[in-house]
Amino acid sequence: RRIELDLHDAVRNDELVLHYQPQVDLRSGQITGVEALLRWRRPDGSLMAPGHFLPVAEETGLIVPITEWVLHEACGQLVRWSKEGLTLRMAVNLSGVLFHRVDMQHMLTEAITTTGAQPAQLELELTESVLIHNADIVNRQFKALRELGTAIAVDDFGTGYASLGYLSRLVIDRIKFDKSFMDRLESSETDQTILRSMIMLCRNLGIRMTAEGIERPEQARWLAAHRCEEGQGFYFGRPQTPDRVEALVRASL
Ligand code: G
Ligand code: G
Ligand code: MN
Ligand code: NA
Repeated sequence: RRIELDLHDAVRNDELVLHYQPQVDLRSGQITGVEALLRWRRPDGSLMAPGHFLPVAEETGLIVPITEWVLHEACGQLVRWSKEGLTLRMAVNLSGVLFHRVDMQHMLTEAITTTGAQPAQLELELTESVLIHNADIVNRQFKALRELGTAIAVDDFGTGYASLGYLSRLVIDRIKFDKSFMDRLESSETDQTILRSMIMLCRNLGIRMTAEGIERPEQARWLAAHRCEEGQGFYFGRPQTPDRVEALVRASL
C-alpha cells in the first residue's frame, strides 16, 4: 500500500514531528507537563494526524521504529528544556501492540541513555483497553518499566470499560479522565456525579488525575472547585511546536 511505503520513508527521512500540549495545575494555573503528540509532515508540507497513519503503523510493525523515534525525540526535548531551566513532565502515548513486539524497558532505556533524560520526568500513557485486554503481557513489562522510575498513566479513562480490576493489580500513577466527560459536564448531572466520584476514587487511591478535553473556562472552574488536580485541553493550549509551548510555560510560571 502507498501509505505503508510512504510511512517507511517518513521515519528514515525525518518527516515525523512532535507537538506538545500543556497540562495545567488547575489550582495555580501553572503548566506542569506536556503530552507529546505525533504528526507526520508530508513532503507537500501538510501535517497528518496520527489517527490516519498509526493504525497502518501498528499493522505493519512500523510502530516500533516510530515509537523509538518518538521516545528519543521527546527525551531530547526534555533535556533541551532542562538546559534552559524548564523542568516539565513529558507524557508519551504507547500503543498496546508494542508490548507484544518488543521489550519496552529496553526501548525506553535506550532513549534515556542516549539523550540523558531523567526517567522520573517521563510518563507513559496506556489506554484502559490495553491494560485490560493484554493483562498478562502488560503485567510482565509493567514492573520493568516502573523500575526505571517512569510513571504510568491510564489514558481515556471511563470510555466503556467497566472493569477496574487492573487498579488493584497494577501500580498506576495517574488517571486521565476521557474528554467525553467534559462534553457532557454542563448538560448531565449524572456525568457530574461520575466525575466527582472518579476524583474521589483517585484521591482515595493516591492516584494523580488529569481531566482531558477542557475547552471552556466554566469546565476548568468546575473541575478546580471539585478538586481535580490537573487539566488539559484546547482552553489551555492546543498541541503545538516546542518554542510556542515553551512561551506558554514561561508565561504560566
Ligand atoms: O493528536 P491527536 O488528537 O490527533 O491524536 C490522536 C490519537 O493518536 C490519540 O489517541 C493519541 O493518543 C494518539 N497518539 C498521538 N501521538 C502518539 C504516539 O506518539 N504514539 C501513539 N501510540 N499514539 C499517539
Ligand atoms: O487519546 P489521547 O487522549 O492521547 O488523545 C489526545 C488527542 O485529543 C490529541 O489528538 C489532541 O489533539 C486531542 N485534544 C486535546 N485537547 C482537546 C480538546 O480540548 N478538544 C478536542 N476536541 N480535542 C482535544
Ligand atoms: Mn494521550
Ligand atoms: Na486521552
